[in-house]
Amino acid sequence: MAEIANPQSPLVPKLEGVHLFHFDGAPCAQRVRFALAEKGLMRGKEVRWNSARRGGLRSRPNSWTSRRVSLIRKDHLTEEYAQIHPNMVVPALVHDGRLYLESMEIIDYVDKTWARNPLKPSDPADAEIVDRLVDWGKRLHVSVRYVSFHWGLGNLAKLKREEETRLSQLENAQSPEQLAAFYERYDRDDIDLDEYLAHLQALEEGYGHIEDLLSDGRQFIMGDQLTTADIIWSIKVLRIWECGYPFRRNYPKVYRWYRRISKRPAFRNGVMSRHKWLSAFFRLKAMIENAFGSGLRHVAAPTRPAHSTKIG
Ligand SMILES: N[C@@H](CCC(=O)N[C@@H](CS)C(=O)NCC(=O)O)C(=O)O
Repeated sequence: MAEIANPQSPLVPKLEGVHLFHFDGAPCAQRVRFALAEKGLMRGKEVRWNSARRGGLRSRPNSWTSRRVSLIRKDHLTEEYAQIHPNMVVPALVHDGRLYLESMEIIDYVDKTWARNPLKPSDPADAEIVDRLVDWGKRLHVSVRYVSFHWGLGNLAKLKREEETRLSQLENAQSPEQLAAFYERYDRDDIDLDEYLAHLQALEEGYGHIEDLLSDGRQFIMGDQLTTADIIWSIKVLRIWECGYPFRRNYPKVYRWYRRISKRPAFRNGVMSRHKWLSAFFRLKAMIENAFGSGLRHVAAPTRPAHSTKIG
């Protein structure tokens, strides 16, 4: 369930309308912003993520208040944020004093609450395929983390010792994210290349399947309606494309579909508006690394990998 009963944060019950705790460059938050924009809910006021000042407590109808939790300044590794999200990740959404966690569940909640522009097919069989594609995308979330940290963020993402300590003290022990355990190995260069490559291959298997679905020339993954499957998979492409992955060479249909999606006003406004400079920085970094032979292009499957898992 997306809604969290009795959130610990005293800020949550004070918030009226829609408030999103997010970071512009975080894929999980990008999905939610993309969906909000598709539903006609636009980015409104920007307030400090933890601000309880009167002027920022209420959002206007059809817009959401942006509470930017910087993953660079490590706002998410604070006790105050742990009271909002016990797994210490973005995004978190508050609607009229109620807290919702988990990006794809937040999107389902938004889709049900604002009925216009539905993001799920009405046909139950199609809806089931979308659910399976979304589940697959969710399982690959950790692979995006491994690949984008190794070939994208590099040392920029490493935590300082005191940040690591704070995270391990504050993170919910049951968190499926297991961020503390990840950083403990990542910060010490304790993850070997084979493990990173296995995550890359898991992603390639997913992209291969989307390539197959798109091979009949359809506009979106499910045909002519944009669904949550397009939302989760397009963001999965964006992050890895920013790391220099050769989509055009390996998955040309996925590449063209992604380019189409990325031209949608909801994608431009919801995902890219304040992410474009960071995105350009990562693209440039990846181009240089690819040119010098150390980039993701050089470990990407040379041709489309064989894939056996079939959904839809
Ligand atoms: N299952 C969660 C995953 C959220 C998640 O992992 N968020 C990432 C950004 S995409 C994060 O906040 N990471 C913090 C970090 O890497 O330190 C969801 O879908 O909402």
